[in-house]
Amino acid sequence: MASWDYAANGPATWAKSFPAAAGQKQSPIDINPGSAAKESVGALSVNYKAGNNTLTNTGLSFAVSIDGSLSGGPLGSEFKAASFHFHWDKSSAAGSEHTIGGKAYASEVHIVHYNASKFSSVADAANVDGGLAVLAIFVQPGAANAEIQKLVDVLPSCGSNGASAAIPGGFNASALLPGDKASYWYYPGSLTTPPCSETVTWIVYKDAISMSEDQLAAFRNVTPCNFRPVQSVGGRKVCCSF
Ligand code: BO1
Ligand code: ZN
Repeated sequence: MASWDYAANGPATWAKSFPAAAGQKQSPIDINPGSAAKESVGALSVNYKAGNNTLTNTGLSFAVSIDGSLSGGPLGSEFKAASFHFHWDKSSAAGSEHTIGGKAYASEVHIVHYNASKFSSVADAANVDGGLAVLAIFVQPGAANAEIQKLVDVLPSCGSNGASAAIPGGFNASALLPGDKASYWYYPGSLTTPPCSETVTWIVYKDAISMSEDQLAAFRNVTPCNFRPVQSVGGRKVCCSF
C-alpha cells in the first residue's frame, strides 16, 4: 500500500504498511470519565503567539503552522508548538477522534508540540518515546468561531494537496482553547495517522469549543471524513487533572 486514507485504504488496513498501528498504546481512545485517576499535577502552561501562520492543504486535512510553548501539567519538560489541524466527519454526529463515555463530538482540534529539550522538529521527535505532546480540544456545532473563520476564508485558495497560503493578520491559536483550561485527561498514546508512532503524551480538554455548521461544511470541502475510530485502552492508565 503506497498510501493510506479513510476509504479503501482506511484505518483497518493501516497496520499492513505501518505495523505500529497494531500496537498496544494506540490513539484515539474512548475516555471513561468514571475510571480516570485524579493526580495532582502542576498547572499546564500554554502560550501561543500569532505571527506568520501558514495554512497548508495536506490532502486528507489541512494544517496551520504556529509558534508557542507548552509545559507543566503532566509534562516533564518544555515543548514547542509546531502546528494544529482538525479531524471531522461528513456530518456532525461524529468526527472527533477521542470520545468521552462513548460520546463523539463533531470535530477535534489537535495542537502538535515536540519536546524542545531533546529535538528540533516534530519529524525528529515523532519517533522517540516522550517526543510529542498533543493538545486535543473537542468542537461542537454552535456559534461561529471568529478565529476559525480566518481558516475558512483561506481554504478556497488552498484547494489541492500541498497548496498553502499565509493567514492574513496571523492566527491566535489561544482561540482554540476552551474556557475551562484546568480540566483535562491525559494518557500515553500514538499519532492517530500513519505511521501511528507511540510517542505522544495526549492531553484532552474536558470543555469543548464551538464553531458553526457552515464552518464545519467548509472543512468537509477539503475531504469528507478524516477521523480514526477509537482503539483499545488496554492496560493504560488514563489520568485526569480534575
Ligand atoms: S495527530 O495529532 O496524532 N493526528 C498527528 C498525526 C501525525 C502527525 C502529527 C500529528 N505527523 C507529523 C509528521 C511530521 C510533520 C507533522 C506536521 O505531522 O510526523 O513529520 O512535520 O503536520
Ligand atoms: Zn490529529
